[in-house]
Amino acid sequence: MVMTMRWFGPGFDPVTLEQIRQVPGVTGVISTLYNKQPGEEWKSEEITALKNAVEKADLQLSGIESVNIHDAIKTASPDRDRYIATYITTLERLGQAGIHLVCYNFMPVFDWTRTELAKVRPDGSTTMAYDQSIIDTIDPDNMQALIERQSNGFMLAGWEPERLAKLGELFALYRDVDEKKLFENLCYFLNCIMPVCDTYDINMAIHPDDPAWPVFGLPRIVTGKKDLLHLMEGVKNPHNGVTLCTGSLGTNPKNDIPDIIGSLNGRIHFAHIRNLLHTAPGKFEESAHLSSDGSMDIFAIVKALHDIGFEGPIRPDHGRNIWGEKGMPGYGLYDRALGAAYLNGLWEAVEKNS
Ligand code: DNO
Repeated sequence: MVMTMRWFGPGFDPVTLEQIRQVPGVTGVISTLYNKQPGEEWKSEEITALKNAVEKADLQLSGIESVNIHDAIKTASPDRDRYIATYITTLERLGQAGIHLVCYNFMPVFDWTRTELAKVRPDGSTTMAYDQSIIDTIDPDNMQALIERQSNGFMLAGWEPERLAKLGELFALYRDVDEKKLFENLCYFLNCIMPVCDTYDINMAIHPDDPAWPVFGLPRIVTGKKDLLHLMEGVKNPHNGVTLCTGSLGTNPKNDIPDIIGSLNGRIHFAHIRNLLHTAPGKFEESAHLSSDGSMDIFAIVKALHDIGFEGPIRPDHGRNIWGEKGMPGYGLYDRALGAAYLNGLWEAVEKNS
């Protein structure tokens, strides 16, 4: 495996590449052109500039998270082929720049959803949390404001204000899209892009739905083992793969993550590891990565990845804000650095024991 951290790029991320470089064992970053709207074409110069900046800091650009998918593709609206053509152009340019991993999601309207971005934990750290009973009382129109109010002034991934300003129109687009249609639209998109992925050896790694159940009545199709295997079968090309995100799959305690890892052998292209503490059904908060701080067995997860011979990038996922850091929710430096060190330690132990 290759240990990486997510970096949002200059002007967006207060964490510097120099800081990331000093985290033991971290050799790569996962980044993006953070100002790009879904559907926008990425220019070769912009991709090269990003890559050069990362390499200048003696790190590798290990993948892109995300090249976001336009709602026209997700809903199969009449202009979807135009947006797919643009996506293919972007993939070509990424391939030409030597990038072989693209993480994306196929969640309707909202990307990840939380109800609190700075919940104070007993130790004084702050973290992101979710409570379904709160979501049940919220009008989706108020969701963007709720997130923005708590965002520490940062633009948060997937919560682009320009896109969500037209929420009514977005919901209307999905009115006739049920799970079956959404799945068909995903397979259609993947079948269109597989040739360019074959040419440039680009692994597409779908991010699971977060949380792993329908929110605001919108369909969800990447929630657990059955869905993932269905999608791997739906488009058999090995470039159609998965981002194994423990924090998203783990929102449903019934998801047995080591078992999912075993069943996806060869199709996991990227891993996000984070821990959650479940406090009631449909209610959880993001804990420190350490197994004993949350509800998940992070050792068993790392061991399962090791056992399938996983060689792709791993990144510590959402961390708390600790030691007074006023970081981007989920993406402060310190707790993610502790996470990386812990994951590296687990990997070393598993490796030496095997
Ligand atoms: C949030 C992230 C997501 C993820 C996208 C992938 O912190 O896990 O925004 O990057 O869903 O496209």
